[in-house]
Order: sequence, then structure tokens, then C-alpha cells
Amino acid sequence: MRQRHVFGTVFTVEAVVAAGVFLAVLAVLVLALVRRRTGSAAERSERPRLEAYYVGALAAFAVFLVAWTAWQNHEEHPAVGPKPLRVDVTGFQWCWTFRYPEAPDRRSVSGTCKGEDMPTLVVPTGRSVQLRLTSRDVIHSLWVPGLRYKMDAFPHHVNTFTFTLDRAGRWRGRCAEFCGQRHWTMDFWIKAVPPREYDRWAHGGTAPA
Ligand SMILES: [Cu+2]
Repeated sequence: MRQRHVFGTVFTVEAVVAAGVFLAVLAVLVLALVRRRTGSAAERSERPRLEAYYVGALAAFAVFLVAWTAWQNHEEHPAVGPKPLRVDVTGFQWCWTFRYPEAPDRRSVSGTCKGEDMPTLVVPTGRSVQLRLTSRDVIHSLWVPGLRYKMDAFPHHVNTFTFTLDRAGRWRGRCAEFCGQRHWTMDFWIKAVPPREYDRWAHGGTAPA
């Protein structure tokens, strides 16, 4: 959830800054055109002081945006808990497999992504989950729009990604990288359940309702 919160803040602040800069540039442009038409533009073409202010304001905006975005990026990735739950995720044409190497029965969840046969990535709430993401064939991209998570899955390479879900719920995931004929069917569920319910499931129980 933290990622969604940080993303929302960064998007709002940067959109406001961008809109402000756009309106300021537009206003100056219209002013210059109007003054030129009415012949009231100053004779002097150089305004060193005004230009210095302009450069100063631009530099301040640039420094703010870079520093603040870097800080938010840092906020988005909090320290990982002592023992994150590891899930190995493999994308393939055209579905996903979720493997739990630390579960007692090393369980593995997959599906065909045809119709309702969508695999569910079950995770406990309040615990760090580390996804180790790869692909069996071409490049895919694991995307959970509702949580603002997206990471590419490459063949012969493992991308890791750690997150914590602080409340129970179910979100729909998709593939965000065009990967062939049935790319559009590659949907899955990510489901966060209370730790006890997760343990029951990891010990061979049926999928949490
Ligand atoms: Cu794909």
C-alpha cells in the first residue's frame, strides 16, 4: 500500500508543478505576442537581471524535483523485515507460476489463464514478501495496477522486488509487456490474507476463500 500512497503523492505534486510551469510559460508567451502586436515591446532585447531570475527559478524547480523524487523513491522501499517470504514468479506464454520454496510442501500455483483459470498469488498481510521474478520464454511484465506495482520478467535473469501489504484484499494483476497472441489473457490475482490463514494454506490447506 505504501507504494500506492507514494505514487499518488509524487504524481499529484509533479502534475501541479508541471501545470504551474506550463501556465507560466503560456502567460509569458501570450504577453510577448500581445505586446509585440501593440508595438509596446521594449526596445532593449537583453534583460540580464530578468534572465538571471528565470534561470534561478528553473534551477530551483529542477533541484527540488530531482531531490524530492529521489527521496520519495527511497521512502517507497522501506527496510525489508527480518525474514521476507520468498515467492518465485515465472511468466510464460501465456500465464504465471508462483512457487513457494519455503512452504512445507514447496507448493506451486499455476494456471492456464484461460477463462476463470487464473492463478492466485497468496501472501500474508504485514510481512515482507520478496518476489523473484523471471520468464521461461519471452519478456513479460508483472503489473498490479491497483497497487502500482510493475516489474519486467526477463528470461535468464531474476528481478527481485519486495513489498508488504498491510491489509487483506484481492487485486487483479496482468502482463504489461506485449508477449504474443494471448498476451491479453495473462491475468492473475494477488490475494493478501491474515498470517494465520496464510500458514494454514501454506501447510497444505485449500485456497483461502
Ligand atoms: Cu506476457
